[in-house]
Parts: sequence; structure tokens; C-alpha cells
Amino acid sequence: METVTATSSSRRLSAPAGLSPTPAATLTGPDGIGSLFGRSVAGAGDVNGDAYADVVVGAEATGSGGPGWAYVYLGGATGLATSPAVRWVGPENGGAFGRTVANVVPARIARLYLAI
Ligand SMILES: [Ca+2]
Repeated sequence: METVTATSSSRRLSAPAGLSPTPAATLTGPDGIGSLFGRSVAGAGDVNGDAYADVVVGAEATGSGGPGWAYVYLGGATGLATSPAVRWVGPENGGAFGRTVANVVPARIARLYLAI
């Protein structure tokens, strides 16, 4: 995994005129059509301690009959990575793993606590 040194600058997505209509990042579900990738999305805090915010994405998989997944995408100096750093697989097909994801601990605590 790449190590990123944090700086005092940050990447702003907003401007005085409002948000840009162009996406800052486009994510494609790694587990295909029917995975319902993006069914749930949440800020994950800073899971790797590099001072950039990270994101957790759920994919319930009800359309594919799969087990469901959850992924962590790392933020960085140039924006959000488009490949997940972590991929969790649900314990059973049809179990709705990934239906809901959330960060359950304030970001200042340097550990990963996600509810999936
Ligand atoms: Ca981070």
C-alpha cells in the first residue's frame, strides 16, 4: 500500500459558486452487476492515519444472490482512490451483508470501528 505524507493543504470540492457538477471520483463496484454497490456509503474517518478522510461503501448483493460486500476506499492528496484498500465478504449468500455501513466512532479515535 502506498504511504502518503499529509500536508497542511486539503482538496476542496466546493467553491463559492457551489459544488462542481463533475464527479471528483467515480467508483465501480468490484463485484459486478447485481451487487448493488453503493447501496450504502459512509465516511469512515481516517482508517489508515494519513490525515485524509476515507470512505466505506456497502454492496448488499440482493440482485446477484451473492454474500454482500463492504469496501474501504482511501482518501489522498489527489482525491479518493478508485480501487478499494479493503474488501470484506459477507458470511453467507443472501445475508444482506453491506446493506448498511456506518462509522460508529468519532474520527479522532485512531482505530477502525465500522458497523456493516
Ligand atoms: Ca485516511
